[in-house]
Amino acid sequence: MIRKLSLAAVLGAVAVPAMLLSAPAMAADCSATVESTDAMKFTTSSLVVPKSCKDFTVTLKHTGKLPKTVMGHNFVVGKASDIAGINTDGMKAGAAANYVKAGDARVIAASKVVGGGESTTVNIPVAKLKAGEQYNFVCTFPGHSSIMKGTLTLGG
Ligand SMILES: [Cu+2]
Repeated sequence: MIRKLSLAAVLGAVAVPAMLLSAPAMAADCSATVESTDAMKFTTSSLVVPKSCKDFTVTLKHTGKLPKTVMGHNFVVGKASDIAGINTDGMKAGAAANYVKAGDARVIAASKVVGGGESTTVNIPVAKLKAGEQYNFVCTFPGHSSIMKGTLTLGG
């Protein structure tokens, strides 16, 4: 029994990288991982969402150690022209609201706030993105958005 399980684990470890390598040839990659740190940074500065995706899934990882009350991060997407308003209203909404105003129509996607060692996922509905429009992703934790900001566009 133990021998069978370990053989399956070995086969699995070989099969998964092979699948990842062949995936881009078959379909657009509709997901990305964005890391965030105790140094108040996203390690990704730009994302291009393939227009053939229905949803684009972002996994936000906090690779640091600080708790979310001190160095929490979220991932919020909006038009570049809306980001300042989203951020100001988000900060006012407070920690219990994950720093996003309830029902904010300007928000295209928003994750919960994570602390060190945690991760979360958020879906971006691709139908809400227009070609040629400039979008940003930001962290709306108070004081973070001026540094924790990247660009997001709809690609081909
Ligand atoms: Cu942050």
